[in-house]
Amino acid sequence: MSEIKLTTEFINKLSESEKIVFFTGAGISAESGIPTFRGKDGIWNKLKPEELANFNAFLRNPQMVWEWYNHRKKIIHESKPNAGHIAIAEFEKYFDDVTVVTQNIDNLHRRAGSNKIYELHGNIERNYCINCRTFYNEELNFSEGVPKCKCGGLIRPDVVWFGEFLPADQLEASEKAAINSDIFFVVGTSAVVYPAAGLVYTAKRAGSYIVEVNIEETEVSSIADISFFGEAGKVLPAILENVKKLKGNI
Ligand code: BV8
Ligand code: ZN
Repeated sequence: MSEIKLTTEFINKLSESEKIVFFTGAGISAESGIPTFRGKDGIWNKLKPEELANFNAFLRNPQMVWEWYNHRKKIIHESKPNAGHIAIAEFEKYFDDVTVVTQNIDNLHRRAGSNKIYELHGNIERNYCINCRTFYNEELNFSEGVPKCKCGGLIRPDVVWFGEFLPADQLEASEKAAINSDIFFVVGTSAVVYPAAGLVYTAKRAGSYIVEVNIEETEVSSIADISFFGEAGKVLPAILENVKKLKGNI
């Protein structure tokens, strides 16, 4: 990726803005070694989302669905936040209000030190009983097969499956953050899964400045005010360097 060139318009926007939102997808965790969904070695190339990431599939074959989430959890535990996640956390030093709205269930924004995070699709570190909704966030024991709740109910990962509603509190807070944002970064997402992708249009309609960071064009490239086509782990630290110059190295 050639030298990151910021336009004067974007530099002015950075210097006059306070409220920043980072809307992220699997692409920001790619450089941490976590496969994306639709990329060339994406998860969905081998497995169909409707076969695994939905409630009926879980009821039909909870063992298989748990094998898949434990496989992903292992990869996530062996990975660490990359320069993209860390740059986003550092933005908090230079702007009053920095919000992360993520579709990722991998907890890497939290591990990178971001403080205000809305998880639209849940978090793989949390689990709950499908009967009584008791939460089990400690390591689950699979020695007797699929883990059961004390009430006998099946325990599932606290992630949002296709056909399931998003957590209302996270979605509402994300919509508010999008509407109030001065700059809305769209990082590493193909923006095809709804209602999450709708937030980009919500921010645009509210007059927010849309900055896309992706290795390739996406569904929202046409409405972005500026697009940086490169790896998030290189583009975001480069933008942060410019912010440091602008705001004087605090
Ligand atoms: C619902 C958690 C109400 C689980 C996930 C409107 C229109 C059409 C369809 C629908 C609609 N409304 C609802 C639907 C149905 C469905 C949907 O959107 N389907 C899509 C496929 C068309 N939505 C739902 O079912 C939602 N629920 O609507 O409930 C309802 C209720 C009853 C009946 C009807 C409606 C729930 C959706 C949530 C599903 N759960 N995840 C899990 O992870 O296991 S979605 C999951 O896939 C992720 O969370 C994420 O959202 C999505 C993957 O997208 P990305 O993260 O963007 O990843 P992807 O691989 O696609 O792209 C990566 C990008 O990064 C690429 O652009 C690539 O170029 C880029 N990249 C790669 N490397 C880098 C990079 N960029 C920068 N740097 C790099 N290094
Ligand atoms: Zn229970």
